Amino acid sequence: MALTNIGDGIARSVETVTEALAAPFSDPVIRLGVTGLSRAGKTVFITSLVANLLNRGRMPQLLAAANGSITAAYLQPQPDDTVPRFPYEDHLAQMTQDAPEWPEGTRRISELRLSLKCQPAGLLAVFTGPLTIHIDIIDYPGEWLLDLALIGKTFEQWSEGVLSRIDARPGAAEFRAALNDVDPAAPLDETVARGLAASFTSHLHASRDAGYSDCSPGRMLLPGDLEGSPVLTFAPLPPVTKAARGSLWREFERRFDSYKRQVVGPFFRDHFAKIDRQVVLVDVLGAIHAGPRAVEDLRHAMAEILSAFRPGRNAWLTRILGGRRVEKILFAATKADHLHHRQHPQLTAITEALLRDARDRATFAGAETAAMSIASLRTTVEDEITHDGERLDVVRGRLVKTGKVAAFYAGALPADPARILSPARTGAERWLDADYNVMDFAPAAVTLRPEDGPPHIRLDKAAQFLLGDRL
Ligand SMILES: Nc1nc2c(ncn2[C@@H]2O[C@H](COP(=O)(O)OP(=O)(O)OP(=O)(O)O)[C@@H](O)[C@H]2O)c(=O)[nH]1
Ligand SMILES: [Mg+2]
Repeated sequence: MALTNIGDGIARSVETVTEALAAPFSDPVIRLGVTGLSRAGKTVFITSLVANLLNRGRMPQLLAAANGSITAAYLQPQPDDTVPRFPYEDHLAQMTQDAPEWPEGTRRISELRLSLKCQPAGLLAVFTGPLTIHIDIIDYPGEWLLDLALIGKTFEQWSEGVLSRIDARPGAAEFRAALNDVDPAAPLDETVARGLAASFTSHLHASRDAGYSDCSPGRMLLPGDLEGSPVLTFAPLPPVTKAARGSLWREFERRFDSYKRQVVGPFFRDHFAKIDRQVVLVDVLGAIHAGPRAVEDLRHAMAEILSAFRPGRNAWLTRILGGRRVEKILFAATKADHLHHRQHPQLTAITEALLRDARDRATFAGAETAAMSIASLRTTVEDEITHDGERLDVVRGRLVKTGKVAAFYAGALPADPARILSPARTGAERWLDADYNVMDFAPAAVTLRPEDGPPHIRLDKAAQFLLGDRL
């Protein structure tokens, strides 16, 4: 026994030494996590970031691009053979063709590896010579992200949380009615189970369409291969004093656990647990437009999601995360091209305040964080107009619906984020003294010079924060 232990120890230390020796010779990899709910702007962000790293004419704030230290950039075969490749070329073509369009909502996972060849400047260059750095990025349906919030919950806790907040939401009355017709302690009847799951799923769809963020389990909205499987045939149930084996309650509890173990667990383990750098994209303007409830719902959802990255929360998570921590996190309000740049500081301040809870709860100890307002694909130009004798900072863009160019004013965002967050927290139904709008602008038709990526706002600054220190 003692001998085996010694043997083990030797084998392990030899392994460690070889690893340490091999490490400097293998190319460094940065795993960039792009975190964001459905429609937050992940696919557009990834496409534009990659395009602007391949052709760096519009990236002056990315130091390594501006000073010429990135000498080449190219796409490489990705490390995971079983994950589909991110259709970068298709998305870019769609957004930059003669009649540009936005990409469709993402329905499955995909992955891309971008490699940058760098010639470090100054003294360092003497020692290192040219360096190749791989950046791995995955894209996935935002609907699935909310599932990360389920990891730390039991069926009972999840049910209680869901049932306590759904009543004001669309489709909830029908689900409640269906729930009233069943006895959760009664033996499982598969037809009843399917009826409840179907009613809960339509409620999730209706809520999502009404602008609510907090709609999980995500695969009920976008099931992929799992459509109709038992792992998706459950719904939240009120607590019961005694649920016998084989009862509806016990079976739903089992399916919920199975969903966590077989769907959420692997998704987190394969795509999130290994992230080095993270960008959290949030459509703050969209939520403000939808009203105080949507803002509060977004705040709550982001806090729940990001707490999945808190090691020590439960044994399973700790095991998967190991000692690993995200090094840098950027919180970015997307679609900032809806606002004149004079309003960007307000949008950034609201974003920071909105995500403060998420950041604190997740205790990203040691991680460097920043917040900014960005547009991955700028669709507007700035302008000034006079309206009722007042000067207004507006943006001009082509509307998706009519194809016409229009001047647009989103509303005056307050300098104090509390003016947005307080009414949201106290459950106000609408903003008292203001009105906020958003518009669907189509991507602008642009002729790209060969050295330029698509137009953006602060994508170079975002890239500098996320990757700059490693290039
Ligand atoms: N004006 C403007 N609109 C944007 C920008 N980025 C995204 N959008 C809008 O937001 C929508 C959603 O963007 P996507 O990148 O598809 O969002 P996603 O996070 O990938 O969404 P899922 O695939 O559903 O998870 C787009 O169709 C655009 O209408 C931007 O930089 N500017
Ligand atoms: Mg997408």
